[in-house]
Amino acid sequence: MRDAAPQTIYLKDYAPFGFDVREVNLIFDLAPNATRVTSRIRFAAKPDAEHPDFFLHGEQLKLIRAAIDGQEITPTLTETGLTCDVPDGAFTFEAEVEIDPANNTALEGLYMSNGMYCTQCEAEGFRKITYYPDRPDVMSTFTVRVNGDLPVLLSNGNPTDSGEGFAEWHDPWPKPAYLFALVAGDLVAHSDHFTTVSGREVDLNLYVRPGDEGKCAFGMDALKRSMKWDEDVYGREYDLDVFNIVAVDDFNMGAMENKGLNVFNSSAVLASPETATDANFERIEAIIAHEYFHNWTGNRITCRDWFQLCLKEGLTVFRDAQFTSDVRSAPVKRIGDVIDLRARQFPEDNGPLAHPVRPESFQEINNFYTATVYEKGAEVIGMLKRLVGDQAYAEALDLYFARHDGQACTIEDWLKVFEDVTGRELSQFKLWYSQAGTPRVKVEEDWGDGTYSLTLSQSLPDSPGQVDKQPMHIPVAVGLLGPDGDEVRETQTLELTEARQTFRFDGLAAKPTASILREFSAPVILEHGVSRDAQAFLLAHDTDPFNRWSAARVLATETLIGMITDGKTPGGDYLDGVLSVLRNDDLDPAYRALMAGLPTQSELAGVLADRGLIPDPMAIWRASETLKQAMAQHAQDLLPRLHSQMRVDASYRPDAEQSGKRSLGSVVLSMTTRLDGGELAASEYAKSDNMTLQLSSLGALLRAGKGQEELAAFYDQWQADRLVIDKWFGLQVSLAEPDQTCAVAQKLTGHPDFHWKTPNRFRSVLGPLAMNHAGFHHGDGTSYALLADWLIRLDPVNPQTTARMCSAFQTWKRYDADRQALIRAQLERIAATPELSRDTTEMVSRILD
Ligand code: 0A1
Ligand code: ZN
Repeated sequence: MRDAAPQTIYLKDYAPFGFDVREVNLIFDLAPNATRVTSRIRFAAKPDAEHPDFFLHGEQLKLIRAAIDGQEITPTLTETGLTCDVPDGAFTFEAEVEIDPANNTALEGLYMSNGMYCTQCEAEGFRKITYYPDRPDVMSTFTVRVNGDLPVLLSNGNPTDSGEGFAEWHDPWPKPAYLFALVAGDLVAHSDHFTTVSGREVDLNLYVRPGDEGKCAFGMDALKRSMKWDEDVYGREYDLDVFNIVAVDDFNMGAMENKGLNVFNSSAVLASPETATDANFERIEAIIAHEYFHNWTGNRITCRDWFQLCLKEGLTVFRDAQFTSDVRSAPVKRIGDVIDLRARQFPEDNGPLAHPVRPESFQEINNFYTATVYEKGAEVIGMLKRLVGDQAYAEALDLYFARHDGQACTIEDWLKVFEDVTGRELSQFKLWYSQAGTPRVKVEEDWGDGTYSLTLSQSLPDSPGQVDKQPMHIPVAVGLLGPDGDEVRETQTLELTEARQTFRFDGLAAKPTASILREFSAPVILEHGVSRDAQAFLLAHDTDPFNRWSAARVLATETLIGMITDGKTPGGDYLDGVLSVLRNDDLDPAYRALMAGLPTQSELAGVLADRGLIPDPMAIWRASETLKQAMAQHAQDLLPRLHSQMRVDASYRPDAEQSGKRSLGSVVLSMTTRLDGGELAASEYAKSDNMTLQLSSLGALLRAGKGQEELAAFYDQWQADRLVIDKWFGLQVSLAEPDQTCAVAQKLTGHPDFHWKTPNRFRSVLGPLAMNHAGFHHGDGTSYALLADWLIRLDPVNPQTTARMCSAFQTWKRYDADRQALIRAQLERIAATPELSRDTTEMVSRILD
């Protein structure tokens, strides 16, 4: 094994570190293959710890020299760190180590990307930079000197000195090592400034590679809006003189919230109308906000240990979603988030990788940056807010910041502020953090004598290591509609706390139609006893925009399942319902575009499996295609008018209004292309002057089996733009027909621009391969083998990205015996690879279990 033997770490074993760290001084002498890191760290044994063991993490370091209080020592080195005898009381530990950033392809620790030095320390990367207690509950101030012959030399905090070939930084806010950052390179700054509510002047810089200056304005604007929003809504002010963001091409994730020096995957910050789509702009805005909001929820208040990851991530996702809802459309944001939750979190929660929002054990923490920790973690906060109310939520957050500023906290600390503010007891609610799996809520209705009764029963399936779970505290938002569509009972939150509970609504003149789980008030699967007629009624009348969309989704799902399992033809109720929404000019175009969407093929496979059926990927694909065709024909007369209404004549803005129009315009274009063979799409492509339209028209053409000329022209036009070429790769794989998908992906992996060691490029081909449901699950198993080949190849280079992409196989037990055997063979082949990383070993063994 290249990694140290896998070891399971348990939450229950948490023990504090025996020493305080009072001050960290670091000097970096940069050199691509031999960077010297000199550290001086002031330690003091904690008053209550008797002769604690002194252990510092350290991996892949060459120790040159170590000393305590100026005396050279010879510490004991292990695969994972260093131990030595230390004096009682306070002492200074010094070390000089050598590291090799140019050969660090794992992108963890200090590495190089296009000649630029960059760090990624979360979760446990700092130990690849120097010896240190690399755990989030050890917090210290840092002073850093960077020596290097490069124009830009950055670290955390405020700049204190700089000159030819050096820069010094001091971060006055105690922080854990995972928030450390250093960047050095030939970069250019897009600069601006922000004045905080109390009058602090903050210099803002977005550092990019020369040539990318034209893609900075939107990210900078999003940053300033985020800073203002956090002051206005949460009362949180920025706390340094500078806020720097750096864009880097080689990055495993979206971005990283290092104190005062955020590092971003270039795809998560760089954008111009010509090169980025509306969806890219919206994602960038959300990620900028997310990383900025971490300054308080994550940095000022951090996590005691990595089991508490949801403390910062769930809360920060929740906060960035609030921001997006405020600056764009709240219903559109909520629907998008639920689509995403069902696509990514539900499969995780209902398969072999299921784990609680706060996991209780792990081998490799990097494998737990999951949709469950992030997105379900955010849902849990949304439920808490709904249960306590907006006012108490605001008071609890004020108390959280006041009580815990500067601390490394737990979920217990978080819930305690809510208990203290509200006087409520939250032990049952806390089960959301410890019980894995998506609760099922079954709905039964009764009506008589003016009383409508709703009986809700909950159950929580077994998941790895967890059986016989307890009932959860589930907020179910419900409203009632009368026969003419009027709301006869406003939304109220029912608190489902028992296995089965009945709620009564009295004094009704006629049997109502219930709109249940409004705004998706809890991350559960509703098992409706509600009829198809009632769903069609809700689709036409529901006053809750989320549930109106949800009714369309339920009808679409039932329509497709009827087509798949019984060969039915698409129902008129669904097609008519969607058509009337599409032609309703009073509704936001972005919302109308969502109403016309179908559940993904993978989601349908999940629904079928949930009902005890074996999904046939080809049958699902065919039904989806047939329904899209039927929808296009049904809407035929409306399409030309809608197309011209959605034309945007003003100059490009990536805001909600314009992007909503383009999004409905793109739906219209897809439908039209099914009817006109690509005529409109070709003309749209020819005149497109923004990436949203260019990509949607190219996509429509490819889907119609046309567009090869445009595809080649697109490549020629954008050859020099790495982010656009990622799109060019991805589009071809995601739109390939099922029996072509593997061949298309295989061919692209042979393209000279397929720089597979860059995670964005690797993901641009292999990601869509796994996401193209019918292509990936093609009966011959070639796509499984292709993905496995590439994962095996990537693992020694970049274990983190490899391990994350293994989750493509997590749903394997849904499928038929032949497909299961094919996937198992690939998983076993990966598992048997010599020297497989700890990351991938853990993922594959959990999936196979
Ligand atoms: N904390 C970052 C995400 C992040 C997590 C891990 C990383 O490397 C293993 C990198 C980034 C966020 O939530 O934005
Ligand atoms: Zn985060």
